[in-house]
This record gives sequence, C-alpha cells and structure tokens, in this order.
Amino acid sequence: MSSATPRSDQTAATPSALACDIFCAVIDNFGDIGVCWRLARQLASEHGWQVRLFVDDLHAFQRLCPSLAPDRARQTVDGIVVEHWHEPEHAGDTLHVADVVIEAFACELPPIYVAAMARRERAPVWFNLEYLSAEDWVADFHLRPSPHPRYPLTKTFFFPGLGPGTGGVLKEQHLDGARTAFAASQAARDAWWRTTTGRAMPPAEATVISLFAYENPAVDSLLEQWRDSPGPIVLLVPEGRISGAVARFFGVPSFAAGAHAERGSLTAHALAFTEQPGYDALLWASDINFVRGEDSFVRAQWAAKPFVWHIYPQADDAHLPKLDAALAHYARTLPADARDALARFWHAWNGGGRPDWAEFKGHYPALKQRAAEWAGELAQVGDLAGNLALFAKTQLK
Ligand code: TRH
Repeated sequence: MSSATPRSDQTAATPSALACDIFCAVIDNFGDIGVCWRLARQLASEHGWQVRLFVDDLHAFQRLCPSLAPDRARQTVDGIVVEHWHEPEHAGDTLHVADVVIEAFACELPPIYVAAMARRERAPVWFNLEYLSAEDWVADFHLRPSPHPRYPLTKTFFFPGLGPGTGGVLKEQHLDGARTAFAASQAARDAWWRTTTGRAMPPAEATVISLFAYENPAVDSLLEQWRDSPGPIVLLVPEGRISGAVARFFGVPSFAAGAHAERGSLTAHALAFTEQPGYDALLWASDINFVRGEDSFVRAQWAAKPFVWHIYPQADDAHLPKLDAALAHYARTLPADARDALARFWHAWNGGGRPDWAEFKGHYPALKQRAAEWAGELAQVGDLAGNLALFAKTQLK
C-alpha cells in the first residue's frame, strides 16, 4: 500500500495497488523506451500496479505508441501515467514517491526525487534495471544491493539475462496464445499480409525474411545472394536505418513504407513502423528474422523462429563477447555444423566477414527446431516483470 499522497489520475489499478515509478532516458533508437514501455504495461495489466513512466523523449516513444501526445506534460495511456521528464531535476509536477522505483539503464534519478525517497515513511524498493546480457557474470550480480552513500536507501541491481539466476526477459502472459492463434488462422495471416504489405500472402515455397537492423555493410552481399537464390525470397523491411541500403540496391531513391521492389528471386516490401504490439506479428509471419538491439532480440526468441542478431555496437568491440555469450545459450544443443554455420553468419552480420546465405539456409530445419526448443528453455528463467514484482513484494512485506 502506498504511503505517498494518492494520485489524481485514473488508472486501471485498484486503490490499494502498489505504486511504481519508472524513469527512462532515451539514449538513442527505440530500445530504452521499448523495454520500459513493455515493462510498464505488464506491471499494470498483469500485476495490477499503478505505474507512472517518466520519459525524456516523447517523440521516440510516440513511434512505438501512436496514441501518445508528444506535447503533453502528463497523460494516461493504457492505464499508465506518462510524464514528460523534461530536465534532469524534474520529478513530476507534484512530488510523490512510489512504493517501487525503477531507474532504467542507470539513468540517474532526479536528486530531489532521491531526497524525497529518503524522507518517505517507508523506503521504496529501488531498482536499477540493467541492459540485457547473456554473459555468465550476470547471475552473480543480479539482485546485488548497493547502499546509497548518503541516504538510508538501498538500490538493487536487476539484471535481465538468458540463464538461470538472472532476472530473465520480458514475456507477457498472453504472448504464446496470441502467437499460436496467429499461426493457426489462415484468415488472420491473410489479413495481416493484405494490411501490412498491400499484397497477398506469398506461396508456401517462398522464404519470408524480416529485416530490422542498423546500417550494415554486409547487407549488400546478402541482397545479392537473395536476388540469386534458387527459391523465391520475400523481404519485409520496416522503415528505418537499413532502408537506404535497400533502396540503393534496387536503384530507387528511397524505400519508404508502401514501396515494393523486385530483382531476380528477391521481392521486397517496405513496411511502416508499427506500434509496439504489432511488431510481433511481423516476426510470426516470417521464416527468419533479422533483429537488433535488445527488445526485438528478445521478441525474436519468443517468436520461436530462426533469427540473426545485429547487436548494438559498443566502443572497443565490447559487444562481441555479448554476442558470443548469446550464441552459447541459443546454439547450445545444435549439431556442430549448424552451430558453426549460425555463429559464422551472426559474426558476419556483425562486421566479421561475408555472410554465407546458402550455408545458413542449408541448416534451416535444425535451426527451426532449436528456435522452438530454446523458447521453452528461456521460459524456464521466468518473465522479467514477474520476477521483479515478486522480489519487490518480498521486500515490502
Ligand atoms: O531500437 P534499438 O536499436 O534499441 C536499442 C537502443 O539503441 C539502446 O540505446 C541500446 O542500448 C539497445 O538497443 C541495446 O532496438 P530494440 O531494442 O530492438 O528496440 C526496438 C523497438 O522497436 C522494440 O521495442 C520493437 C519496436 N518496434 C516497433 O514497435 N515497431 C516496428 O515496426 C519495429 C520494427 C520495431
């Protein structure tokens, strides 16, 4: 039960619901807000929490959530209070401290908010939600407490991960059901193709690929290999950072939403960037998904289809051990030749040589089987929102 002043906003939560404040600074792209928005919705809809989300960049947020008004200081969307966090000192128009405070990706809370946390009758449960990494050390650091140097407050490090002992990754309770229903319904899939691409669903012998990636020099070679492939390839490209390279390949000025192009065996459709829940259907409709960053990487795993990860590049190649750590989990039980082919392809897609499509595709049956098994293994770690809510509740008892 919150000891803060009751909030005036109407949310879906009951009056006795736990109050939770999430602070999100958008560094770039969509991953920071993508993860926070998904977590906020899950805590509200699956745990009944009264969630307030502070975000410093409402324009990035609006791409994922078109009903958001980017010029409003405060609004309620899907039962979640969204506050424009407009300067580091800003902590909401009226200062209320929640029962649970989540500082996403070490974004640093406003100092006046931290001071108010220390004055609160009962100290809130304070999390620093970290970026996802599949590395082994993550389990050792997950849930480590860090006492504040000046206030009687403790921050807990919450580490998402792919293995036991970590915080897991976000997975909504309804997700598997929605995916299975989509796969089972020819009508739903037909409708999706018509609405999303303006074309009919391709024939079963076509390989459907979704392509969500940063700028990537390896894409030119891959597009050529797809053009020359023995079977038809249908490429679905959400408008974004890779679209320029696709346009150059087809010799057109841009590859904006609604565009179509064909060369050899390759047919490509440019898609509008969808609201966040709509992205899952793109993964389900495809045979192979190219994903990037953090949240789409997780969604591809739940889609249970073979995927290729363009990891967020870091200085000094600090991302490469993370790529290998993810591969170690994901490819663990694959036969050696398929595992090697997958690793070579992921490395090539992340700057390490030329991707060999024929080799990768040759292992498709094994990769497909493993993708389904891996989704089951990953589910054993538990859903991040559920793990976080459980920990918070035990602290508040
Ligand atoms: O956008 P990303 O590259 O995000 C990040 C950020 O760069 C962040 O700073 C970095 O630290 C992190 O990666 C590792 O990729 P990501 O994480 O996959 O986020 C994309 C979000 O966009 C995800 O929630 C899915 C969503 N999305 C849509 O909502 N609609 C779409 O059409 C598409 C293609 C994606």
